[in-house]
Amino acid sequence: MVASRLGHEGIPKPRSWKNLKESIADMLGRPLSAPWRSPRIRQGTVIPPPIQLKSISMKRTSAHALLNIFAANAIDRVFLVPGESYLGILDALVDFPGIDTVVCRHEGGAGYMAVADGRLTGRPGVVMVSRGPGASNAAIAIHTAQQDAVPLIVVIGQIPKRDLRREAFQEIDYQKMFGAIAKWVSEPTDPEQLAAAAFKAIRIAASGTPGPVVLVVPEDIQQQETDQPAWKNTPAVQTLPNEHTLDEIRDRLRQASRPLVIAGGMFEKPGGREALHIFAQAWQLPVAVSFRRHDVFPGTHPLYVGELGLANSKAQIDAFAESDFILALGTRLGDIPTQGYTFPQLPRPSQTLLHCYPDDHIVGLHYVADFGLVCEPRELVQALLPGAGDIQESRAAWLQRLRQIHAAHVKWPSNTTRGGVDFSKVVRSVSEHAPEDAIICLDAGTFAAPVYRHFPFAGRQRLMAPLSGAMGYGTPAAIASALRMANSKTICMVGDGGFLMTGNEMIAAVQRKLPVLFILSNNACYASIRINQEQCYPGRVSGTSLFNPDFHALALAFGMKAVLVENDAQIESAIEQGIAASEPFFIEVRSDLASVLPAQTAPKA
Ligand SMILES: Cc1ncc(C[n+]2csc(CCOP(=O)(O)OP(=O)(O)O)c2C)c(N)n1
Ligand SMILES: [Mg+2]
Repeated sequence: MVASRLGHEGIPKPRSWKNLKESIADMLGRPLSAPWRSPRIRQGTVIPPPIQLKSISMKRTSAHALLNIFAANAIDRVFLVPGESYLGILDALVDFPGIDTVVCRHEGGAGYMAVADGRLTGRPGVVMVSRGPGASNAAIAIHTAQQDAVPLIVVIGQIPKRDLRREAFQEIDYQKMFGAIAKWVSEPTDPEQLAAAAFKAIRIAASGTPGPVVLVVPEDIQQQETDQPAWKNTPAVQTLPNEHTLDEIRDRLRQASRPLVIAGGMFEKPGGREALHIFAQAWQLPVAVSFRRHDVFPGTHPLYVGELGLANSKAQIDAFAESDFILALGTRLGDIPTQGYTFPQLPRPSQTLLHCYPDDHIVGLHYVADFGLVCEPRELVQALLPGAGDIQESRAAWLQRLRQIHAAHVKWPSNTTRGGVDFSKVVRSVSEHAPEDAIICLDAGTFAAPVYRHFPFAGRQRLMAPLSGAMGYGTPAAIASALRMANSKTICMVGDGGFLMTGNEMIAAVQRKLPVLFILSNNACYASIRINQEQCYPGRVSGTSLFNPDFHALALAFGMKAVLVENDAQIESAIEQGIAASEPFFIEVRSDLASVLPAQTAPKA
C-alpha cells in the first residue's frame, strides 16, 4: 500500500527497486509484466517505469466506492487541503472528473467553502482534510455547519487502523472531539464499510435539522478492491398534519387580529421561498425573518416587517410581543431570534404558538407550542392555502403599525465621519447597484451591521452570512458561491480582522477567473470587540487594535484589479466598477472607526 509506506509529514521513505516494484504491483493488483522488469537507475535515482494512469484506475478501490456514492448522490465538488493520510482517496479522485476538486490553503477555508456550498445546494458540502492538524483546522466548519443547520460531510484521513487508540502520531479520537457537535462520527475499519458509511453520512447530514457528519477513514482501508455500489437516496415522503388539525389552524388564522410569521432557514429549500410568499399573501400575514435569514422573504414586500436579530429596537420587540398568533415556520427559535429566549415568553408563550420544523428534537425544545408540527414548513404552508381569506379587518392596522416601526428601523443613517469612510455608505451603494440575483457573502464584524439592518434583500438576492458569527467565513463563502452560481454576481464584504484569517482563499477567484467583488473594510481594528470593550471598560483599549499590511498592494500581488476608497466621493464609482467587472475585483475601504464607536468614547476629531 502506497500510503502506509510514506514517512511522517508525507516524505517518502527511501525505496529500493524491489519495494517500488511491489508498490506498483500493489496498485495494479497484479505482478509487473515483462517490459517493466528493468528499472532505469541513474546515479542512485530510481526512475520509475512509465505507469499509465489508465491501467491503475482499472482497479476500483474502497476510495472509489466512497466517491461513487458521492457521485451517485449528485455531489460534484469537494474542497480540500491534501494530506498523507488520505492519499488513497486523492488518487481515486483522478478517476472522477465529474467531481471538481477545489484545492484550498487552510482547512478552515476549505471547510467554510463546503458549508457555503452545502447551504446553496441543500446537498452535503464535502471537505477533505488530513488527520490531527488538518482535522483541528477544520473544526470551525463543523461548528458553523451545526449552528447554521447546513449539511456537511468532513472526510478525515486517519492513521492506519492497527494503530487506532494507541495515541499514534497525529491521532485524534474524532468521536470524542466532534461527537457533541457533529450529527454522526463514523470510523469504518473495513474497506467494505466505506460505501455504506458514505451513503449514511449523506442521509444523516441532510435530514431533519441538517448538520455536520464526520467520516474518518484510516489510510490503510482506502486502497483495497471492493464492490462499487451506486445507491441513491430517496427523499422521505412528506408528512402533514391531518385535515382536522389543518382546519383548526385555518380557524385560528381567520380569528387572529395580530398574527405574525417568524420565517426561518428551512424555506431555503427549493420552492420554499415561493411557497412562503404565496401563503403570506393569501392570508395577509406580516412576516418577520429569523436571525440572518433575510433572503427567505423579500425585504421590499409590503408584508415584510423585519429581522429578529441582534439589533431590534425595544419598540419593535414590544410590538411583536402584542401578537396573538405566532407562526414559527422553519426556525429553531434559538437564542438570537427569540432575543435571549424572551420573545415569545419561555416556556409557555402568551400567544397561540404554531411551531413547524422537520425535526422532533426542535419542536418543543424550548417552547410549548399549541400546534407543534414536525413537518416541512414548505409543505405545511401549501396545505394551508385552500380556504385562505375572511380575515379580521383589524389586521390592516396591525400590519401598518409593524410596517411603520420597521421603516423607521431600516432608514439609512446619515453619519458624518471624522476621517475615513462611513462603511454604511458603501453598503448603501452596494444595495443600490447590486443585481437582482446578487449573492452577498459576509464575514463577521461590525462592518456587516448595516447590511443586516438596512439592506433590503429583494428579488433573488441571497445572503450568505454565518449564523455562528464566525470570522473568516466571508471570503471562502464567496469562492464557493461564485463556483456554484456562476451567472450571479458574488459580492463579499469582510473586515480587516476576518480577511487575514482566510483571505488567502481569494487566490481561487484569480485562478478560476471568478468575477467576485471583494470589499474590505479596513479600520485597523477588531471593531466589534472594541465597541463592546468601550461599553464595558470605557477608554481601556486592550487587544483590539490592528497593525495592517497594504491590502491594496496585496490584492494586486494576488493578480487582481484593485482600487482604494479613502473618501465618500470615491465610493460610487468604485462600487459601479467592481459590480461591472467580469473578473475578480478588490476594493479596500479605509473605514472610519470613530463613527462606529460609542459616542462618548470615540476619539475627538
Ligand atoms: C473565528 C472568530 N474569532 C473571534 C471572533 C470574535 N470576533 C467577532 S467580530 C470580531 C472582530 C472583527 O474584526 P474585523 O474583521 O476587522 O471587522 P470589524 O468589526 O472591524 O468591522 C472578533 C474578534 C469570532 N466571531 N470568530
Ligand atoms: Mg476591522
